[in-house]
Amino acid sequence: MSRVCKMSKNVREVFRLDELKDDIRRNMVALLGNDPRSKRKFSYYNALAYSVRERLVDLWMRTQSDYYDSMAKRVYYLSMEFLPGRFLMNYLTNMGIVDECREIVAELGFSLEELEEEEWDAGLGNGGLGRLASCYLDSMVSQNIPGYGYGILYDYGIFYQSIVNGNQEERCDNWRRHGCPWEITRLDTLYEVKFYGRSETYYDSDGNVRFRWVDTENVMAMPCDILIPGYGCSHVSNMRLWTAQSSREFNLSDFNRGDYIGAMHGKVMSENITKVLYPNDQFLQGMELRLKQQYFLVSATFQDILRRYLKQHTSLAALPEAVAVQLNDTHPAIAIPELMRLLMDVYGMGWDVAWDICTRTFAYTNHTVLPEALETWPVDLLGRLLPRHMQIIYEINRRFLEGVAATFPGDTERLSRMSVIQEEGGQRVRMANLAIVGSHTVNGVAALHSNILQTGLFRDFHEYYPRKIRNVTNGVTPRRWLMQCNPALSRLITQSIGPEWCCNLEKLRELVPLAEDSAFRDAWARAKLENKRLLSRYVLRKVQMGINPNTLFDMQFKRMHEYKRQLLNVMHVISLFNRIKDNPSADITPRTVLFGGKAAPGYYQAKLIIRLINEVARVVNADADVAGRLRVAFLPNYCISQAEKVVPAADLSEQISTAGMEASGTGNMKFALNGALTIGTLDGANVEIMEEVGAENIFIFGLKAHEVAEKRRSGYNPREFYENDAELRRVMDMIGSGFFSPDERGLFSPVYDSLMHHGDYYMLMADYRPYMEAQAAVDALYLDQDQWVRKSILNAANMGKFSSDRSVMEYARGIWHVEPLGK
Ligand code: GLS
Repeated sequence: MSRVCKMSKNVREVFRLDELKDDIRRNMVALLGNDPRSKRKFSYYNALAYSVRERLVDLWMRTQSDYYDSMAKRVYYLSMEFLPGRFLMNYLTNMGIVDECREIVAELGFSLEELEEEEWDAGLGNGGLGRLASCYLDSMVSQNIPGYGYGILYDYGIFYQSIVNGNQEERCDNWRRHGCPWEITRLDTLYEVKFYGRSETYYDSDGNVRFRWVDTENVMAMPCDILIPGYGCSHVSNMRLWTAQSSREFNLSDFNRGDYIGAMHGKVMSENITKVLYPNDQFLQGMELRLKQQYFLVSATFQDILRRYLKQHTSLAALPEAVAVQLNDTHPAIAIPELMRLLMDVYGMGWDVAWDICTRTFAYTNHTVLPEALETWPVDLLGRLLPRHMQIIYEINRRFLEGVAATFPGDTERLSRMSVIQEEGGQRVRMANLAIVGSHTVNGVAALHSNILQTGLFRDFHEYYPRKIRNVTNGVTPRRWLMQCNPALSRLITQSIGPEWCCNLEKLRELVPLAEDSAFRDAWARAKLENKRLLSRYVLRKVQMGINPNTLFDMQFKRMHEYKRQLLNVMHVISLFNRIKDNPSADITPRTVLFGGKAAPGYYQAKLIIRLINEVARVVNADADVAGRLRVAFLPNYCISQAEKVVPAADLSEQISTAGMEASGTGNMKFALNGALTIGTLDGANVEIMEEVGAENIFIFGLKAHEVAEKRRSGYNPREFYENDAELRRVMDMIGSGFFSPDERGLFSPVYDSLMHHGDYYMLMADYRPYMEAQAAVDALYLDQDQWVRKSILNAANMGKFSSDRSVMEYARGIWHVEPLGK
């Protein structure tokens, strides 16, 4: 904290705030070629962004030379996805100059908030996995841990979702169309990335057999850096995102034959590699282009890592002492054979030495147990695209299985389960198995999830390597997810307990006694209400619908997925609707139920559920009996900047996945940190949230993970619940019979059938009644505002554990073996 205070004292000096206004004007002219008298918000946003960025470059260079001089061990976080959202307010927050900047911008005739709205989100990820990567970069640099993110600069990020006639429609997210002032493009740095070709053997001068990868097709990788300022800015790091460039301007032989278009074809094709983010969350789309993207990231990144390492070392033997590489899921796991290839084929090492270096360098985080998300690549495809890697993978597997066979003699079934090569249904490479074998540590992302890895998905591996698989519970950065997104609550917290909480979230516990103070409760309730008012205005702008900030704001915002059970929430809404219709004068707690989330474009059932939400909303919102008591809306295009508006305004956070299926969740943490109460199953990090906030301050319901597993084994009959529960039966019949789709009666039959005829895999029918009961408890508590606000305070107060600062320190100490610099 001392560093933060020091920074704010000298802030005018360090950031030359007295010159900021002139710099904005100068950048309007010099960089943007605009008349500074123009009142275009977009131009001013850009001019401000450049002026802010240039103040950090110097600190960034100083940080880099600090790292260099101290020969600090560096952490490389390899991820196919980052979800930073907008940068402007994040930079200003971490620089500690929001208020100063607001004044300066006002002098120029703007509000800071309106300029903020000019920025397009950097949507380079699908959801939780990408956002986690961005939180970890913030926490690494804020705690002086020398870390870098490595990823891909997609031209098109996660699609823009609009809702047309109740259906999701996707539009491409051309987010860099008007430029992006945060990018620092390194035009002069290019690495060659190889594809295809063949592996050739030859003898070196000592007569040893060696391999080289020849006849390849090459693409160039160009880096683009985006600065990541730590809180208080004592350090500034960066993420390095790669773009694909053609290796040559023209294929000259085609050009000479007069085939201009043909000559351009290769160029255009190779640049396609970084064109678009695959829009699936937890679903493998086994396309060649995706594997190309993965290898492109890995190959360019390792050339960069080794170049930096070799500036200070003469031998690669000490690589694991100087470099830790974290694989964010299996997406970059091809890095394992790539490092082996570099060490053996390029740097001449033997297998054993190379393997030792490799396995001491990598660690792998698993983020899901869903079978459809586990990556496997056909041996044919991988062998064609990366022939040398395929050879290396076979050899890794051969040696690995030899070891397993020695430990478990005669257990051939175990061998086939653990093999990196899946044999049944055509040979495929199992990337998770490869990642486990090639890493020193594997971690799950919440206690329950890690336990499921040890006893379920990776059980064989846990028996073989009993110390390899462990847990690091996820976290979120309190800078963006409280300080920045919720100024009203942050101000109140800081006034009450001082400013240290944002770098030491455990400090929030000092709010616990204040929950008993009625003046503090009133202030807390006012801050929440202010946020709800702001969100109401946003909802009005976005979907032209008025919502009442005095109703209970019930929120479910996350990717659309059957296991997350947005449908269960809809079933509750329909039940409430029926209760009101049956008894229009009933005394019920007024609710506004809000949904948001994208469905993968090819995920039919998830898209149908979006349609159902919108049709239910149409019926409910138009009904005069229901008016003022129940309102439903789906907010299109959920993204980070929308989350920053939604999260601070929530009363109730819906975390209702089938137990055992959500690895952790991080939305659950963001909502509770902002004072929402959770209704949820004992799944993912909800379990730990309950432990922290106390079972009496959270609404837990439903089957537990072991009960779900047990029911699946012993036979589960969803119809039984239908037959024994009249309210549930009515809800299902309304969905199935077309009550919400009068013009197309069969529209929602697939939703009905999935529960009634196809086994209800996610067990909504079993959890319906317990969920209804938990919701009734929510209604009752909300009527007692004093108790509700008390619990809201206690939720936020007990969220200290879920700071990504804590997660990152666990990785640093337990996995990466790095210490914060300067400590
Ligand atoms: C995810 C999980 O589904 C989330 O539960 C988890 O919080 C997140 C970060 O660990 O990772 N896995 C994934 O593929 N997408 C996710 O959001």
